Amino acid sequence: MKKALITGIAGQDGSYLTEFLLSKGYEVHGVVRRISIEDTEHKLKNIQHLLGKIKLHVASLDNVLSLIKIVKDILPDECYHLAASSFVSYSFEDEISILNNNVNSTHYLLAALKEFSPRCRVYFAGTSEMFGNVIHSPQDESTPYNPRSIYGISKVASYHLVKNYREQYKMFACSGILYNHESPRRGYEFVTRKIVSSAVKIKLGLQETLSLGNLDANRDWGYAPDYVRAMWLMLQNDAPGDYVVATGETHSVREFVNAAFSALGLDYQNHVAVDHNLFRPMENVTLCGNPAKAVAKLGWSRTKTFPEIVEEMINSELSLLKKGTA
Ligand code: G4F
Repeated sequence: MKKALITGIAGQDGSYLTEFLLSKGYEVHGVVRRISIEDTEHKLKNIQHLLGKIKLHVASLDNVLSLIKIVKDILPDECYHLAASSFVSYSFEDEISILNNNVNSTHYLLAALKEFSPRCRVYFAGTSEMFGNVIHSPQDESTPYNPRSIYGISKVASYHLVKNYREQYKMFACSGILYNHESPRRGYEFVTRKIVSSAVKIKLGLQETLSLGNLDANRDWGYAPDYVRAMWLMLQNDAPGDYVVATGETHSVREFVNAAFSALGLDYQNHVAVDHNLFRPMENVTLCGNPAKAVAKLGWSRTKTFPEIVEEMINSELSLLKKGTA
């Protein structure tokens, strides 16, 4: 039985990846913070239904000794490093700790694996934010990085650590350069969940208006379960590498808002207000990924279209709110 270690196991991607790996017969281990174990109802809500099937290890990713202990105990065959401070807006507010935490955790994990489980295959969660202020679109694996947020900078630095461990120490280490990927498990701070949650509350008479930033910002939005499958495929390949995972099409925030409100029989123009305080600095470029390498080398493809993702998120939010669990 293969053993997988996941950091960020309780997040959107970690939870879908855990379900996917369990379905493949893996023994799944996850790293969580002490506070998560003490408040499983809230902090581990995405993996509540999996708690009897996985093993959780309490550690802080900024403590290399605790990571070494976990790696030595498990000796994983595969490690998926998903944990990071991942909300771009926060990274403008808390530069120093976000940069330190995101880079150091990647470095500590790579160093621990190199010493104690060197044949472990490693996946690192990179992001389209690494491309930042791009000069052409779509982007692919050869597009230069030009990050414009501390979050993006932390991911570029971590990407180079991964590449260095692959080339210098011959570790099987891959970076997935993932574009936005959504699902009913997306955190409420991200725009898609914020829109869906508010639209449903407005429909049910629980909220009056929704304040958003730039409605004309464009994103390449995919479906999270498709993206965790790409992570796994990277580690099953003959050789390690880096892959863009994206849909190749973009939609504006306005299109997402319109689709979500329309699905509920509402006109968004009657409910949405633009708040210029929610605009991001330096966000004038279209991030759109070309997944041709992942399609050709991994046989990856997506299963859901943009309207299908919006529909699934709306239906899920409606049933959560009606059950009183949102
Ligand atoms: O949903 P978002 O906050 O996601 P963002 O910043 O694109 O980042 C996500 O995707 C990245 C690429 O995969 C990841 F690296 C990152 O960790 C995260 O998963 O914002 C999407 C767009 C932005 O253009 C933002 O300016 O929505 C725009 N937006 C407009 N109004 C808003 C709002 N975003 C948020 N969060 N809240 C708003 O009110």
